[in-house]
Amino acid sequence: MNAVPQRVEHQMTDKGYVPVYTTSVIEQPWDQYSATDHQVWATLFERQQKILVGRASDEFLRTQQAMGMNAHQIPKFDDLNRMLRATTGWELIGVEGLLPELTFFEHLANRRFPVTWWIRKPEQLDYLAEPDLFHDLFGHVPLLMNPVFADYMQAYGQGGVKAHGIGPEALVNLTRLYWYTVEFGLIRDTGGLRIYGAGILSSKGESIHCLESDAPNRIGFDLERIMRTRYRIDTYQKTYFVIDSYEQLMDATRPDFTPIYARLAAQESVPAGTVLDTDTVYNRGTGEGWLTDGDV
Ligand code: HBI
Ligand code: FE
Repeated sequence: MNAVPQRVEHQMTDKGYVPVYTTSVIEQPWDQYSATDHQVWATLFERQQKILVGRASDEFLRTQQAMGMNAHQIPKFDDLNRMLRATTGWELIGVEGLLPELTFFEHLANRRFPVTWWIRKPEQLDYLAEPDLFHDLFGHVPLLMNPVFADYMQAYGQGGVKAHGIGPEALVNLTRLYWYTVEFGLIRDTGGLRIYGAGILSSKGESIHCLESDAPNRIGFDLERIMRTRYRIDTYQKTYFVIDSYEQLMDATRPDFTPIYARLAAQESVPAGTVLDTDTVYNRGTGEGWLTDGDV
């Protein structure tokens, strides 16, 4: 029986009104996982593996394979850490769940990726409001084996620590960047548009919706455009941004963001479903099924 995750408070975060957990780092209690926990992992893993062939980015599939992740059982952080440390210097740490932003940024800035130690219940297979082990391990971890993406994640964390010192608006701008790249990003691969964002990769419905539905916009990556754009936390995204390469992401985070935050403070935020005439448009969405309010 797993220890119940300690919830310290509820907080309005970019994932909505969710519990924020203690910031303590927890050894993965691998021997405590029940047969049901391993079965939930297996079910989700096998289902996503089928859906992601032809949809996930080449690099995601390559790195996931290289890590030897499989449906057989919940991976051991220690096993994955040996590979990660040797490849990009990253390591996974076990946490209770969502961390206060500064704590999260500080981990990323030191190449530590926080992974929730518990996995969802069978009745939560299709949706849960907060990141669990499957979202973090299956969705986020493989690309940390890619040197350029690994550098981007650390640069993002360093930027987050700085933004935290600048103020709440800068944090909102930077959180949008994480949302539209690390969580819900698309990339132009040799075969066409593919998924690299963890929020999509770990979601059955959105893995299909983001590429095959006519409803969402698909727009070329533009750093300031993204940092101005609000997003959804409770439905599929209205807009997906498309990078040409992981290098494009890394290059975008090289400049000092201070003047960017200043420019953004003088501009209106852009609602999630907007298409601007300066956009590189891969697809102008029909907006079918969009909710009118609820952008953050
Ligand atoms: N904490 N454990 C965890 N995982 C996240 O992805 C996470 C977080 N805290 C804050 C957060 N993400 C987002 O607000 C980032 O944009 C900072
Ligand atoms: Fe995530």
